[in-house]
Amino acid sequence: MMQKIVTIERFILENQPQHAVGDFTNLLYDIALAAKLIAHKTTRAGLVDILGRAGATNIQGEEQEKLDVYADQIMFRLCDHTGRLCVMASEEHKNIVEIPEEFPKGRYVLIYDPLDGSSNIDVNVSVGTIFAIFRCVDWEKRGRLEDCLQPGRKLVAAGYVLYGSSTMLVYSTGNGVHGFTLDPEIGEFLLSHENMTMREPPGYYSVNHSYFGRWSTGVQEYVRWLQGRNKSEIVLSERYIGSLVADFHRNLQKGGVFLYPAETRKPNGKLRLLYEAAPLAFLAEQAGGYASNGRMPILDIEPTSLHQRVPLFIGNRPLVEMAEELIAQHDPLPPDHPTNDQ
Ligand code: AFP
Repeated sequence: MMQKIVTIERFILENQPQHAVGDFTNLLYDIALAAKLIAHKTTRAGLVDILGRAGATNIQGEEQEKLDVYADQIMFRLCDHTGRLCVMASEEHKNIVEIPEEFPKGRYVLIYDPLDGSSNIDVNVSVGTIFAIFRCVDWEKRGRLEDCLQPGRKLVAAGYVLYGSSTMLVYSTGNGVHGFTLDPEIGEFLLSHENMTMREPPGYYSVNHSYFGRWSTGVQEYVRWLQGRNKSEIVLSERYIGSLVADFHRNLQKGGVFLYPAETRKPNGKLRLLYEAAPLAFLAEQAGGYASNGRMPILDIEPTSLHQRVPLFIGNRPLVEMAEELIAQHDPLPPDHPTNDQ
């Protein structure tokens, strides 16, 4: 028997609240269209002369790939003139990305990492786009930094696009996590994974082990526990791609935990709170999981700057809570240390 075929457009429309005026629904369409355009390029990356460095460096000091630049431009150009946004922020830009004066301003804030894991492009490993949507803090004003610096608890939607063996868009508006697979023949995202939840028992843990000697005692103890040592009875396999969206997506479906902890050379870890950790934390909680910086929920952290980094533990709730427990046990904070370990 053939399954019911539902396009992303139909799904978004059917699931919008009755009072919705269409702005939010259309913003999700815009992102889905951006995803198709970016997928069109990434799947041809080996065919056209687009691989290689663009020459510029982003504000993290990393060299940008040409596809980063393309993905960033696509997101901006599809969303700048629609009147749905008051401001944007992109991982590729140092400051907030303002809506040009000639266009009307809207009620939403779009934060995005246009192409995460871009160092993997040259070797044909999956990459992803991550997005997060807030409401403007003050609807009267044009977008400002404070519209972007909101804690993850205030997200109205978040999601990612995974450019892998197929292209998938996974998102949540706070009503479960739903996944759509792009049918390249007809150019439509079709509902393929409704109500995704973190599988129990979990199958995997994901971490870059080469940093083991630079982690705190608590984190080292935790990784030993994940490996089935330290009296734990869990049986997990290790899988680490080094492309956050791909690692998260696998663990979302198979159950598991991904961690990028603080280490001596990166005291706040590597991943960005606004562009990576908060949107994925929103999805994790919607899928029955949890995300923490090792001491508190990622979603409760109040951002203080656009590009702030944060240690990340994300996956099945019991696995993440064990990280918090072992860190609390082995890595005591000095009394005057802010609990918010950012
Ligand atoms: P790139 O965008 O430089 O490839 O970084 C990818 C990333 O931000 C994230 O997608 C990975 O989870 C993480 O970095 C991998 O970092 P390590 O190479 O230090 O393990």
